Amino acid sequence: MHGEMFFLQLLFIGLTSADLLQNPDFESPPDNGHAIQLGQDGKINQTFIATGDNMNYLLTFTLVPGGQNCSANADVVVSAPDSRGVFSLKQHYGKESWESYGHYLGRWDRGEPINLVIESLTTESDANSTCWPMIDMLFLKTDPALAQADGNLLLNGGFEVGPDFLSNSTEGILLESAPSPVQSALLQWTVIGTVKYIDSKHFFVPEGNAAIEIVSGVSTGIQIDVMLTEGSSYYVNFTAGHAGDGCDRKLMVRVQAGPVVRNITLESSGTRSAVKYSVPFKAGSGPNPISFLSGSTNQTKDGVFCGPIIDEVVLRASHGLKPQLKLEILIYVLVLAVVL
Ligand SMILES: [Ca+2]
Repeated sequence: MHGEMFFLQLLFIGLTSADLLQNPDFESPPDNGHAIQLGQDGKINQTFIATGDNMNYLLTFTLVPGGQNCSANADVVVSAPDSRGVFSLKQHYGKESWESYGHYLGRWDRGEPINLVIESLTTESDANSTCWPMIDMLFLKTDPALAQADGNLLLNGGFEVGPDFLSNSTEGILLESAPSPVQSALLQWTVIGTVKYIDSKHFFVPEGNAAIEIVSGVSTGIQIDVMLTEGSSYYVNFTAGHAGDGCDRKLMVRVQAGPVVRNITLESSGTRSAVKYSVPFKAGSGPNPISFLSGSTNQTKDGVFCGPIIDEVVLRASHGLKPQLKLEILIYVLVLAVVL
Protein backbone atom coordinates (compact mmCIF):
# COMPACT_ATOMS: atom_id res chain seq x y z
CA MET A 1 0.00 0.00 0.00
CA HIS A 2 3.04 2.23 0.18
CA GLY A 3 2.67 5.44 -1.69
CA GLU A 4 -1.01 5.07 -2.20
CA MET A 5 -3.16 7.97 -1.35
CA PHE A 6 -6.43 7.68 0.44
CA PHE A 7 -8.79 10.51 0.32
CA LEU A 8 -12.30 9.88 1.47
CA GLN A 9 -14.69 12.64 1.94
CA LEU A 10 -17.89 11.83 3.70
CA LEU A 11 -20.58 14.20 4.70
CA PHE A 12 -23.37 13.18 6.98
CA ILE A 13 -25.87 15.41 8.65
CA GLY A 14 -28.61 15.02 11.22
CA LEU A 15 -26.90 12.32 13.30
CA THR A 16 -27.95 11.41 16.81
CA SER A 17 -25.48 11.74 19.67
CA ALA A 18 -25.08 7.96 19.84
CA ASP A 19 -23.93 7.82 16.22
CA LEU A 20 -21.94 10.95 15.69
CA LEU A 21 -19.50 9.28 13.35
CA GLN A 22 -20.60 7.09 10.48
CA ASN A 23 -18.69 3.92 9.73
CA PRO A 24 -16.29 4.45 12.64
CA ASP A 25 -14.69 1.00 12.31
CA PHE A 26 -14.50 0.96 8.50
CA GLU A 27 -16.63 -2.19 8.34
CA SER A 28 -19.19 -0.75 5.95
CA PRO A 29 -19.39 -1.70 3.10
CA PRO A 30 -16.82 -4.49 3.80
CA ASP A 31 -17.99 -7.02 6.35
CA ASN A 32 -15.07 -7.75 8.66
CA GLY A 33 -11.52 -7.00 9.79
CA HIS A 34 -10.87 -3.80 7.86
CA ALA A 35 -8.94 -0.67 8.67
CA ILE A 36 -7.58 2.33 6.80
CA GLN A 37 -3.92 2.79 5.97
CA LEU A 38 -2.86 6.37 5.45
CA GLY A 39 -0.24 6.41 2.69
CA GLN A 40 1.88 9.34 1.59
CA ASP A 41 -0.26 12.48 1.88
CA GLY A 42 -3.09 10.12 2.90
CA LYS A 43 -6.05 11.83 4.45
CA ILE A 44 -9.58 10.96 5.50
CA ASN A 45 -12.17 13.32 6.82
CA GLN A 46 -15.76 13.34 7.94
CA THR A 47 -18.05 16.18 8.92
CA PHE A 48 -20.42 15.57 11.80
CA ILE A 49 -22.96 17.85 13.39
CA ALA A 50 -22.40 18.73 17.04
CA THR A 51 -25.21 17.78 19.42
CA GLY A 52 -26.04 19.08 22.89
CA ASP A 53 -25.12 22.46 24.29
CA ASN A 54 -21.50 23.29 24.94
CA MET A 55 -20.33 19.69 24.97
CA ASN A 56 -16.75 18.38 25.07
CA TYR A 57 -15.87 15.96 22.27
CA LEU A 58 -13.42 13.19 23.07
CA LEU A 59 -12.15 10.80 20.43
CA THR A 60 -10.82 7.27 20.93
CA PHE A 61 -9.11 5.47 18.06
CA THR A 62 -6.56 2.73 17.44
CA LEU A 63 -3.28 2.92 15.53
CA VAL A 64 -0.61 0.53 14.32
CA PRO A 65 2.43 1.15 12.10
CA GLY A 66 1.81 -0.52 8.73
CA GLY A 67 4.63 -2.47 7.12
CA GLN A 68 8.02 -3.78 8.22
CA ASN A 69 11.71 -3.02 7.81
CA CYS A 70 11.10 0.69 7.43
CA SER A 71 13.41 3.35 8.74
CA ALA A 72 10.68 5.58 10.18
CA ASN A 73 7.02 5.68 11.11
CA ALA A 74 4.93 8.44 9.61
CA ASP A 75 2.98 10.46 12.18
CA VAL A 76 -0.79 10.61 12.34
CA VAL A 77 -2.34 14.06 12.69
CA VAL A 78 -5.88 14.30 14.06
CA SER A 79 -7.46 17.71 13.73
CA ALA A 80 -10.75 19.51 14.18
CA PRO A 81 -11.52 23.26 14.00
CA ASP A 82 -10.08 24.00 17.46
CA SER A 83 -7.50 21.28 17.98
CA ARG A 84 -4.63 19.35 16.47
CA GLY A 85 -2.93 16.25 17.86
CA VAL A 86 0.15 14.53 16.48
CA PHE A 87 0.63 10.83 17.21
CA SER A 88 4.14 9.68 16.46
CA LEU A 89 4.05 5.94 17.28
CA LYS A 90 7.66 6.33 18.42
CA GLN A 91 7.14 4.32 21.57
CA HIS A 92 5.06 1.18 21.95
CA TYR A 93 3.32 0.82 25.30
CA GLY A 94 1.34 -2.40 25.18
CA LYS A 95 1.46 -6.07 24.31
CA GLU A 96 -1.13 -5.77 21.54
CA SER A 97 0.15 -4.42 18.21
CA TRP A 98 -2.77 -1.98 17.94
CA GLU A 99 -2.70 0.81 20.49
CA SER A 100 -5.66 2.90 21.60
CA TYR A 101 -5.31 6.66 21.87
CA GLY A 102 -7.53 9.35 23.34
CA HIS A 103 -7.73 12.86 21.92
CA TYR A 104 -9.63 16.01 22.85
CA LEU A 105 -11.32 17.35 19.74
CA GLY A 106 -13.03 20.50 21.05
CA ARG A 107 -16.11 22.01 22.59
CA TRP A 108 -19.06 23.00 20.45
CA ASP A 109 -22.69 23.93 20.56
CA ARG A 110 -25.58 22.09 18.99
CA GLY A 111 -25.82 22.27 15.21
CA GLU A 112 -22.23 23.27 14.45
CA PRO A 113 -20.70 21.28 11.56
CA ILE A 114 -17.37 19.85 12.68
CA ASN A 115 -14.83 18.60 10.17
CA LEU A 116 -12.69 15.80 11.63
CA VAL A 117 -9.51 15.24 9.60
CA ILE A 118 -7.03 12.39 10.00
CA GLU A 119 -3.89 12.45 7.87
CA SER A 120 -0.38 11.09 7.64
CA LEU A 121 2.64 13.31 8.08
CA THR A 122 6.27 12.48 7.43
CA THR A 123 9.54 14.31 7.00
CA GLU A 124 11.07 11.28 5.26
CA SER A 125 11.64 11.79 1.57
CA ASP A 126 11.63 8.08 0.73
CA ALA A 127 8.07 6.78 0.85
CA ASN A 128 9.27 3.17 0.48
CA SER A 129 11.31 3.24 3.67
CA THR A 130 8.45 4.74 5.69
CA CYS A 131 5.90 2.72 7.67
CA TRP A 132 2.52 4.23 6.88
CA PRO A 133 0.11 4.10 9.82
CA MET A 134 -3.14 2.18 9.93
CA ILE A 135 -6.14 3.52 11.81
CA ASP A 136 -9.31 1.85 13.01
CA MET A 137 -12.11 2.01 15.60
CA LEU A 138 -12.93 5.69 15.81
CA PHE A 139 -15.30 6.45 18.66
CA LEU A 140 -16.51 9.88 19.57
CA LYS A 141 -17.88 10.65 23.02
CA THR A 142 -19.55 13.80 24.27
CA ASP A 143 -19.29 15.06 27.83
CA PRO A 144 -21.09 18.04 29.35
CA ALA A 145 -19.21 20.64 31.37
CA LEU A 146 -17.91 19.13 34.60
CA ALA A 147 -19.67 19.73 37.90
CA GLN A 148 -18.01 20.07 41.29
CA ALA A 149 -18.51 17.08 43.61
CA ASP A 150 -18.52 16.73 47.41
CA GLY A 151 -16.68 19.92 48.18
CA ASN A 152 -13.70 18.78 46.11
CA LEU A 153 -12.04 21.93 44.76
CA LEU A 154 -10.78 19.88 41.78
CA LEU A 155 -12.89 18.87 38.82
CA ASN A 156 -12.42 15.34 37.52
CA GLY A 157 -10.21 14.41 40.49
CA GLY A 158 -11.33 10.79 40.16
CA PHE A 159 -10.59 10.73 36.40
CA GLU A 160 -14.08 9.44 35.66
CA VAL A 161 -14.45 11.77 32.68
CA GLY A 162 -12.24 10.85 29.75
CA PRO A 163 -12.36 9.16 26.35
CA ASP A 164 -14.47 6.02 25.91
CA PHE A 165 -12.81 2.67 26.48
CA LEU A 166 -13.00 0.25 23.55
CA SER A 167 -14.80 -2.95 24.44
CA ASN A 168 -12.31 -5.18 22.62
CA SER A 169 -9.11 -3.66 24.02
CA THR A 170 -7.58 -4.84 27.28
CA GLU A 171 -4.80 -2.26 27.41
CA GLY A 172 -6.36 1.06 28.34
CA ILE A 173 -6.03 4.25 26.33
CA LEU A 174 -2.84 6.25 25.80
CA LEU A 175 -3.09 9.97 26.41
CA GLU A 176 -0.27 11.96 24.85
CA SER A 177 1.20 15.23 26.14
CA ALA A 178 -1.42 17.94 26.53
CA PRO A 179 0.21 21.17 27.71
CA SER A 180 -3.14 22.90 28.14
CA PRO A 181 -5.85 21.53 30.46
CA VAL A 182 -8.55 22.83 28.12
CA GLN A 183 -7.11 20.80 25.22
CA SER A 184 -6.66 17.60 27.20
CA ALA A 185 -8.46 14.29 26.73
CA LEU A 186 -8.23 13.98 30.51
CA LEU A 187 -10.52 16.94 31.15
CA GLN A 188 -8.99 19.62 33.40
CA TRP A 189 -5.59 17.90 33.63
CA THR A 190 -2.37 18.69 31.84
CA VAL A 191 -0.58 15.55 30.62
CA ILE A 192 3.23 15.48 30.68
CA GLY A 193 4.73 12.66 28.60
CA THR A 194 2.33 9.76 28.03
CA VAL A 195 -0.11 8.37 30.55
CA LYS A 196 -2.41 5.39 30.28
CA TYR A 197 -6.09 5.88 31.01
CA ILE A 198 -7.07 2.57 32.61
CA ASP A 199 -10.49 0.98 33.11
CA SER A 200 -11.70 -1.09 36.05
CA LYS A 201 -12.67 -3.92 33.68
CA HIS A 202 -9.05 -4.71 32.82
CA PHE A 203 -6.99 -3.07 35.58
CA PHE A 204 -7.15 -2.58 39.30
CA VAL A 205 -8.76 0.85 39.75
CA PRO A 206 -9.04 2.17 43.34
CA GLU A 207 -12.26 4.13 42.84
CA GLY A 208 -14.98 4.24 40.16
CA ASN A 209 -14.39 3.10 36.59
CA ALA A 210 -11.11 4.78 35.67
CA ALA A 211 -7.70 5.87 36.92
CA ILE A 212 -4.37 7.02 35.51
CA GLU A 213 -1.24 4.91 35.16
CA ILE A 214 1.95 6.91 34.55
CA VAL A 215 3.79 4.86 31.92
CA SER A 216 6.39 7.06 30.24
CA GLY A 217 8.96 7.18 33.01
CA VAL A 218 10.77 9.77 35.11
CA SER A 219 9.18 13.22 35.39
CA THR A 220 6.09 12.37 33.36
CA GLY A 221 2.55 12.36 34.70
CA ILE A 222 -0.34 14.74 35.25
CA GLN A 223 -0.84 18.23 36.64
CA ILE A 224 -3.67 20.58 37.47
CA ASP A 225 -3.22 24.25 38.43
CA VAL A 226 -5.62 25.90 40.87
CA MET A 227 -6.06 29.45 42.07
CA LEU A 228 -6.32 29.42 45.87
CA THR A 229 -6.27 31.96 48.68
CA GLU A 230 -2.62 32.81 49.28
CA GLY A 231 -1.48 31.82 52.77
CA SER A 232 -4.56 29.67 53.48
CA SER A 233 -4.23 26.02 54.43
CA TYR A 234 -5.37 23.22 52.15
CA TYR A 235 -4.77 19.53 51.78
CA VAL A 236 -4.66 17.12 48.86
CA ASN A 237 -5.84 13.57 49.40
CA PHE A 238 -5.13 10.94 46.78
CA THR A 239 -4.67 7.24 46.22
CA ALA A 240 -1.56 5.79 44.59
CA GLY A 241 -0.73 2.17 43.90
CA HIS A 242 -0.20 -0.74 41.53
CA ALA A 243 -2.62 -1.49 38.67
CA GLY A 244 -2.34 -5.28 38.76
CA ASP A 245 -0.86 -5.29 35.25
CA GLY A 246 2.46 -6.96 36.05
CA CYS A 247 4.09 -3.75 37.28
CA ASP A 248 4.78 -5.40 40.64
CA ARG A 249 7.90 -3.51 41.67
CA LYS A 250 8.87 -0.58 43.87
CA LEU A 251 7.36 2.56 42.33
CA MET A 252 8.10 6.19 43.11
CA VAL A 253 5.85 9.19 42.76
CA ARG A 254 6.83 12.83 43.10
CA VAL A 255 3.81 14.72 44.40
CA GLN A 256 3.59 18.50 44.37
CA ALA A 257 0.84 20.41 46.18
CA GLY A 258 1.39 24.16 45.89
CA PRO A 259 4.89 24.83 47.25
CA VAL A 260 5.13 21.42 48.99
CA VAL A 261 6.90 18.50 47.29
CA ARG A 262 6.71 14.92 48.59
CA ASN A 263 8.42 11.85 47.24
CA ILE A 264 6.52 8.70 47.99
CA THR A 265 7.58 5.09 47.51
CA LEU A 266 5.06 2.38 46.74
CA GLU A 267 6.53 -0.90 47.93
CA SER A 268 5.83 -3.95 45.82
CA SER A 269 3.30 -5.94 47.80
CA GLY A 270 1.72 -8.34 45.38
CA THR A 271 0.22 -7.39 42.07
CA ARG A 272 -2.17 -4.63 43.09
CA SER A 273 -2.20 -1.96 45.76
CA ALA A 274 -3.92 1.25 46.79
CA VAL A 275 -2.49 3.53 49.47
CA LYS A 276 -4.19 6.73 50.58
CA TYR A 277 -2.07 9.82 51.19
CA SER A 278 -2.73 13.33 52.43
CA VAL A 279 -0.45 16.31 51.73
CA PRO A 280 -1.20 19.52 53.65
CA PHE A 281 0.09 22.79 52.25
CA LYS A 282 -0.26 26.55 52.42
CA ALA A 283 -1.28 28.09 49.12
CA GLY A 284 1.27 30.23 47.35
CA SER A 285 0.51 33.17 45.10
CA GLY A 286 -0.70 32.59 41.56
CA PRO A 287 -1.75 29.17 40.26
CA ASN A 288 -0.89 26.36 42.68
CA PRO A 289 0.24 23.19 40.88
CA ILE A 290 -1.09 19.83 42.02
CA SER A 291 1.01 17.27 40.18
CA PHE A 292 1.85 13.58 40.18
CA LEU A 293 5.00 12.61 38.34
CA SER A 294 6.70 9.24 38.17
CA GLY A 295 10.02 9.10 40.00
CA SER A 296 11.32 6.17 37.98
CA THR A 297 11.02 4.39 34.64
CA ASN A 298 9.43 0.96 34.98
CA GLN A 299 8.72 -2.08 32.87
CA THR A 300 6.92 -5.35 33.50
CA LYS A 301 8.73 -8.68 33.11
CA ASP A 302 7.36 -8.73 29.55
CA GLY A 303 9.01 -5.39 28.79
CA VAL A 304 5.79 -3.36 28.80
CA PHE A 305 6.25 0.18 30.12
CA CYS A 306 4.24 0.70 33.29
CA GLY A 307 4.16 2.77 36.45
CA PRO A 308 2.22 4.02 39.44
CA ILE A 309 -1.53 4.55 39.32
CA ILE A 310 -3.19 7.68 40.68
CA ASP A 311 -6.86 8.07 41.59
CA GLU A 312 -9.30 9.87 43.95
CA VAL A 313 -7.51 13.22 44.01
CA VAL A 314 -9.37 15.54 46.36
CA LEU A 315 -8.41 19.12 47.24
CA ARG A 316 -10.04 20.77 50.22
CA ALA A 317 -9.53 23.80 52.41
CA SER A 318 -8.42 23.02 55.98
CA HIS A 319 -11.16 24.16 58.32
CA GLY A 320 -9.14 23.59 61.48
CA LEU A 321 -8.05 26.54 63.63
CA LYS A 322 -5.28 28.62 62.17
CA PRO A 323 -1.98 28.43 64.12
CA GLN A 324 -2.21 32.15 64.90
CA LEU A 325 -5.67 31.66 66.42
CA LYS A 326 -4.49 28.66 68.45
CA LEU A 327 -1.72 30.81 69.98
CA GLU A 328 -4.21 33.55 70.89
CA ILE A 329 -6.47 31.02 72.61
CA LEU A 330 -3.48 29.61 74.53
CA ILE A 331 -2.48 33.10 75.73
CA TYR A 332 -6.08 33.79 76.74
CA VAL A 333 -6.18 30.54 78.78
CA LEU A 334 -2.85 31.40 80.45
CA VAL A 335 -4.09 34.92 81.31
CA LEU A 336 -7.30 33.46 82.77
CA ALA A 337 -5.26 30.99 84.86
CA VAL A 338 -3.11 33.85 86.22
CA VAL A 339 -6.17 36.01 86.99
CA LEU A 340 -7.94 33.19 88.76
CA1 LIG B 1 -11.43 6.90 39.48
